[in-house]
This record gives sequence, C-alpha cells and structure tokens, in this order.
Amino acid sequence: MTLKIYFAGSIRGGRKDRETYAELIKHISKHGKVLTEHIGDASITQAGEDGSSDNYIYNRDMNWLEEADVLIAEVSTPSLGVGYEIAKAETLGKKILCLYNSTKNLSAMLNGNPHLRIESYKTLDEAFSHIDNFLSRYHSRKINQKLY
Ligand code: 6K6
Repeated sequence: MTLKIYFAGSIRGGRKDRETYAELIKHISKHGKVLTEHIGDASITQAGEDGSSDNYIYNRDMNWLEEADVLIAEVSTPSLGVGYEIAKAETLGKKILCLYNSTKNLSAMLNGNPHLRIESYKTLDEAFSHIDNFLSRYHSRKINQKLY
C-alpha cells in the first residue's frame, strides 16, 4: 500500500524557504505519494492565489490531511496555516515530523509538544536523513499492522 504524505510549508506566511520545500518534497516522494506537491511550486507566491477560493483550498486540504498517513511540516518560516495543520493532524492521530533550520528559534508550542517529532537540520542531507528515519519506522509499523 502506498504511503500518503501531507507536506506542509508556509505560503502566506512567506515563501523564502520555497526552494527547500521543493527539495524536501522531491526526496519525500521516494517514500510514497506526496498529496501536497504544489507547496514547493515557484508559481505559488506569498499571495497564494491560483483562482481557487480560500474555502475551496481549506476543504481540499482538510480532506487530504484526513486521507494522509503522516504529516511532515517544514516549520522554519512561521505560518498560521502550517500551525493549524499540525494541530489538526495531532487531533486526527497522525504521526507528525516537524523539520526546521537550526539557525531558527522554534515556537515552544511545537518544541514543547511531546506528541511531535521535532528535528533540526543544517544541511538538506541532514533533513533527508531525518525524513528517512521517520518514514522507515512508519513503513515497518504499517507492515506489522498488515500482518497481524
Ligand atoms: C493553490 C494553488 C496555488 O496557490 C494556491 C492557493 N493557496 C494554497 N494552496 C494550497 N494549500 C494552501 C494554500 N494556502 C494555504 N495552504 C495550506 O496551508 C498548505 O497546506 C500549507 O501547508 C499551509 C500554508 O499556510 P499559510 O498560512 O502560510 O498560507
């Protein structure tokens, strides 16, 4: 069964980490289906407009979040939407990995939450290792669920 991954990254919170999101999404795609590949697109600006209404985006993204097996959020750039998605995913019982650049100061509301896996990185390779580690454990859990 293909793993479904919801990737969250800032849009209206600011797009300065957009290229990092694109690299992370490319790497995460080796593990399964990234439902939110567009988060890394250069065509999505901070205005975040593509003709879809905010209500359409909210409903679509919440459906994807429910469908997803795991959430991976890049949280270096503070974003209300990403914070909301993390809290929602926690309520839905999803496994959550939060990645942030080690030069940033993370909110205590994430850093202090024992239900989140939080990892900092200096290089993209370090971020990729955190992702591989997080998802490989999840793969084996899914396999066990299937067997028993
Ligand atoms: C769609 C296509 C191009 O532009 C859009 C419009 N904007 C959004 N599209 C998809 N997801 C969005 C959009 N705006 C916010 N989100 C969701 O909230 C994403 O899943 C991001 O993880 C998060 C970003 O929140 P803000 O508060 O930084 O915008």
